[in-house]
Amino acid sequence: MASKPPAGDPVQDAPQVAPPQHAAAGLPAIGHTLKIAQEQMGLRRTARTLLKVNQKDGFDCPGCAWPEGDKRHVAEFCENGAKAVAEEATLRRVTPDFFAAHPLADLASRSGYWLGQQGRITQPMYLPEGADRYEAVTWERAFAIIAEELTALDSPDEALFYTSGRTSNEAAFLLQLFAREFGTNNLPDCSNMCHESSGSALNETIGIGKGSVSLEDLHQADLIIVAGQNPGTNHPRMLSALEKAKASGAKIISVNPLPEAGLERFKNPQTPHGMLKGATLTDLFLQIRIGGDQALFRLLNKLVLETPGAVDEEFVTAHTHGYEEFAATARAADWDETLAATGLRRTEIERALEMVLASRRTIVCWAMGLTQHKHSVPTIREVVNFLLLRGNIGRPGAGVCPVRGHSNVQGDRTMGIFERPAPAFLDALDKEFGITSPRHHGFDVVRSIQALRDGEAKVFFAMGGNFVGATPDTEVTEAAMRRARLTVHVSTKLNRSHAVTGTRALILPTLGRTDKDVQRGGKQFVTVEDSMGLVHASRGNLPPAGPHLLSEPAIVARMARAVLGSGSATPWEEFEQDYATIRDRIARVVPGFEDFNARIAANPGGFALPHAPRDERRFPTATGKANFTAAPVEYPKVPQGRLLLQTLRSHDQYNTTIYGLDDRYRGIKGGRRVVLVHPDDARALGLADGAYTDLVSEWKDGTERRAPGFRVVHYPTARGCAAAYYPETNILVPLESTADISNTPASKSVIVRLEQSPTA
Ligand SMILES: Nc1nc2c(c(=O)[nH]1)N[C@H]1C(S)=C(S)[C@@H](COP(=O)(O)OP(=O)(O)OC[C@H]3O[C@@H](n4cnc5c(=O)[nH]c(N)nc54)[C@H](O)[C@@H]3O)O[C@H]1N2
Ligand SMILES: Nc1nc2c(c(=O)[nH]1)N[C@H]1C(S)=C(S)[C@@H](COP(=O)(O)OP(=O)(O)OC[C@H]3O[C@@H](n4cnc5c(=O)[nH]c(N)nc54)[C@H](O)[C@@H]3O)O[C@H]1N2
Ligand SMILES: [Mo]
Repeated sequence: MASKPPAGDPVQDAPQVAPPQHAAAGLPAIGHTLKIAQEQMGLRRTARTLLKVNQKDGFDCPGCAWPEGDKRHVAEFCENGAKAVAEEATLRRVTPDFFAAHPLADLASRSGYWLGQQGRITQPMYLPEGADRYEAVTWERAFAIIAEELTALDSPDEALFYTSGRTSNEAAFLLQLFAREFGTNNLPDCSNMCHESSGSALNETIGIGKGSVSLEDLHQADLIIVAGQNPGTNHPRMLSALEKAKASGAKIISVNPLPEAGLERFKNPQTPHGMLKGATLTDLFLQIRIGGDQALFRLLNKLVLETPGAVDEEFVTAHTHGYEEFAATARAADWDETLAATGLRRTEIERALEMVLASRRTIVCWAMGLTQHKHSVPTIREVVNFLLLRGNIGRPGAGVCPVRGHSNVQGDRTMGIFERPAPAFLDALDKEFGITSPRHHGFDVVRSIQALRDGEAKVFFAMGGNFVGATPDTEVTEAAMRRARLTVHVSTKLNRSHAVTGTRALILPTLGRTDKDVQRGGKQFVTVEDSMGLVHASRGNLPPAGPHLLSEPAIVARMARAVLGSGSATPWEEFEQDYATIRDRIARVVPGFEDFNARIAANPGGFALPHAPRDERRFPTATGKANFTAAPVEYPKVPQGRLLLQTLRSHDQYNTTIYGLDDRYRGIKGGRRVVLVHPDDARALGLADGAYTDLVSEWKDGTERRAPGFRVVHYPTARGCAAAYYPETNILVPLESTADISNTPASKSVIVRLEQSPTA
């Protein structure tokens, strides 16, 4: 049984398909950017805003977390950064009249694209118990409602405080302080769905959960391996760094089930030559099967071990632990198993080995293609083994480079947004504020959904993001959210989460990165940390979307006063008026932020946080050394007649925010309900290009999860694999299908059956 896609709103999903492209950026990118920006902002505001992106006196791009570098172009933006800015700086408004005209049931029937297109939210809105639509509410009343529900809980652990990664350091620090003063470590964040596997793997092996390279290192590398990442769409500014590395002689290996345009060729919009001709980036493309990376790196490690003189024995002896056990396991790696797991040819792996051995300085970059599988943590540990073997950590041009997503997701974690905080962090926090933080761990994203589902959690508060849109198992998650007594969203724009509410609900509109933030203490700025551990300031320059908006720090501070009342000795009011007073506290609590205010003033371009492995080849792990690890090789086993589905991003989206219905580099236009399948697999399943199919996910709980009405696109992906966009496919990802250790939803390895629609 198959059916057509749900008819929600006037947005037509009718995909048109052309052959995929082989180059990214270039002139079409600029044209496309200006079109989307002008539609949202008009001409003058477009110019005024885009010129301020990532400048030293401007705001941090709300797009990705890629660093800026020191010499900035006049227009230090990329196509997708500009789209993120236009989405936020739009002139469209969602006012109380809008909510009066659109009852909750209507909002719930709309697509995410339609919701986002309505514009910026201008006033706090309240959905009373039993009401059919949101109504305007004062800020005082909104905070009183939150206080009522939070103080009525049997335990502080019945409250959940979610953070998405656009939140500034200052707001994040206040939110975790409030949660802990209130009495819980329930601080799930988007990182739980994103790079948690990287953090888990790196913390254990090198002693710090962050990448060890700077932009300069990338420029100096001999070999850069980009595995499980699509920078042409998701980190376009990274292509400039890869181009520069290539110009100085670096080689690039791409490991991906899909041939991604940005990795093939890059037409740099910042240079006339690049614009016309472009640079070829990838030297060797390893078209791997989904989930085959651990096996690939394991075999490379075996081959390095077997090559005389290839191991950096001095480094291994001086700085590492666990080598013998690891080496014994790696030597047992098996060619046949590796070829089966990866789908690669022997000659391809041998070619990769030559490049690995020829390189003195190697960097491995990765993103969601490595982090969202059951065996992601051992996979990333194998990458660390690979780098340790040849001493590729803690010297120029070498290291680990997990490429982060949200622009401040790394900073939020540094500020203490973590359900499993280190005891030393809590000790410092308690000492500074005279509080007693709970020591037991809180809930991550998946556990939070389970807690809502099971009635263990009753209040859900989100600092940004789109929780029900971004999380797995949509039907389960939405039912869980509806069981809450109160749901609160601090948001800039409408999304699905505002339509799936608890008994009561609040929407609290807030300033975005581009908005000017003036408090009683004068004009404020905030700070963020990029993917490479550089901290810098961000200043909005546009008049806010309306007079009623509050900043994120102000919202937390006022909520804290309403909830904690005179029981709190924390100067919340002072924090709201002058964010420098928050930074003074951060300086005393978080290592690496000493003299925070002075250093941010002295370094407009930002300052680097300490990173022991990178700076001094010191590894603050349990053993005091960098740890080799030895885990059995795993890879997804797919039953006959099934495909392994990865859920990924199109070119016209930012996570659950849909900018448009095109995925230009992959040749898809005008629709998102497509599934990319290798032509031979499609033919074996009897699916012609253009046929409509349902995606049915099979999981060991015996429940079938179905996403109806996807157009089949014959596409050159790895055999046995398929790809479709998130968030439409979240419905297929079982809540319990997560990565071992990190508990990240395994949204890149979903076993599916394709059932052709009889009506198509
Ligand atoms: N424009 C734009 N920019 C963004 C975002 C956005 O949505 N839009 N999102 C931001 C966020 S939060 C994040 S986390 C990043 C995400 O950045 P990416 O990780 O690049 O995002 P995905 O689209 O999930 O792409 C995953 C890539 O991994 C590949 N892949 C999938 N499975 C495997 C595998 O098993 N092995 C290997 N080797 N490769 C695999 C896919 O083919 C794809 O190229 O981007 C950030 N930047
Ligand atoms: N199937 C599948 N699921 C995935 C993934 C996948 O690859 N596949 N990727 C996962 C990843 S990597 C991530 S990071 C998560 C993303 O999860 P989230 O971070 O929760 O989702 P976003 O779509 O980025 O959130 C968008 C919303 O944030 C709000 N917003 C935007 N800017 C601001 C701001 O400045 N302040 C505030 N308060 N709100 C703001 C807007 O209301 C907007 O609608 O999704 C995860 N889910
Ligand atoms: Mo992410």
